[in-house]
Amino acid sequence: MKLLITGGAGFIGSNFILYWMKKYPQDQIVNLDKLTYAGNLENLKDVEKNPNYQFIKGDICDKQVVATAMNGVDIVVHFAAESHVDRSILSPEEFIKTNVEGTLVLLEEARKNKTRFHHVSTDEVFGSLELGTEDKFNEQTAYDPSSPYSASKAGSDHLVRAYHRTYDLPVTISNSSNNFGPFHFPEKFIPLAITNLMEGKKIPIYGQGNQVRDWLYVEDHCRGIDLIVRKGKIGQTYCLGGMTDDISNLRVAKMIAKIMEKDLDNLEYIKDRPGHDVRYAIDWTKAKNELGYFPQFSFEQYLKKTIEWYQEHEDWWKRVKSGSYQDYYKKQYGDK
Ligand code: NAD
Ligand code: TDX
Repeated sequence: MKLLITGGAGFIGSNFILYWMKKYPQDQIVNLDKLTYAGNLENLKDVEKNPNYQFIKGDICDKQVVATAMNGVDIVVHFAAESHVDRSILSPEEFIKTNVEGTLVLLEEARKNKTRFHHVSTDEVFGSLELGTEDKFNEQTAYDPSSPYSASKAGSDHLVRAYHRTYDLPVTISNSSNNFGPFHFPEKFIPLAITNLMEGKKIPIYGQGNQVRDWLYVEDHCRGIDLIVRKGKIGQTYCLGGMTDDISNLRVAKMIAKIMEKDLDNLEYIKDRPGHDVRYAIDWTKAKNELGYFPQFSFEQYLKKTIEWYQEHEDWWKRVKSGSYQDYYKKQYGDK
């Protein structure tokens, strides 16, 4: 099988390529990535010389590049996106361009040969659940996005579904919760917290830190996508999540500080994110019943493993934290 992975140099895409090439070494992978600030080919050092792996530097909004990349491909697994909520609040345009227009370009090319298309999306399209309730998002939950990022992902989901209904394109969609693990870009909460503590800086907590996220270890997400690609029903959406209990951002920060043997003076409350979703929780019963999906990794255990990964890969995140990342950091957090 030949797969086109878009955004394969990013956090989840690179984990997915490493996962897939280990599990299915006979398959061919084409990785199409623009290498924005979030794309890092260092993540793929282990496979770059593999004859079954090919990298194309290019933009998913570029029709010609997409046509070349999709040539002879059996399935597209579409990760490429602008992915950080706070950046989307500071400047939304690029999110609409890549996440909506880029997805449209890919769908149009896929339509020519009815290429199987898996779209990687997020639970953020569903908006926010109430704190203190047992409610969960599922495949029937109405879309209600809060940020320019989640609105752009919602737009892309709608396009993918429309291409199935209108043109009979063989699509599937996954809406997953917050991932964490190796190669997670240190602008996102968990890797930012870990690397800040390692640099002697504080963990920035938005508002009171009472918001809840459903944390999913990235390898579980890759396994979920693998199941959908192999066994998912065409035209269907699957919700993929990790946690069974609610855990607030503040508790996550305290757990990180404890594991890293830092005291709680290293937490700093700062101004809240505008339109901040307070609670996410995923009901993954459908993926479990139809595909046998089950998150194997517990949050506590894999938070510890993730911290160890960042401790062992200081070179990786120090290189990432320099350069353009610094400009964004100053805009978002000032000189802290
Ligand atoms: P990321 O920001 O780490 O990586 C995105 C990748 O896409 C980068 O390599 C970047 O260079 C590439 N890219 C961006 N614009 C591009 C363009 N125009 N053309 C080609 N490549 C481009 O993102 P991530 O966290 O790995 O997320 C991957 C996907 O999973 C996204 O679609 C995101 O919405 C979705 N998702 C992420 C999470 C999460 O917790 N990170 C959760 C659910 C869903
Ligand atoms: O400095 C911070 N302080 C803080 O309290 C940052 C960066 C975040 N937070 C809070 C905001 C959220 O409640 O932590 C929580 C997690 O924040 P992010 O890591 O920015 O993730 P989130 O906004 O939940 O979105 C992530 O999960 C869903 C990904 O970035 C998305 O791409 C994905 O779709």
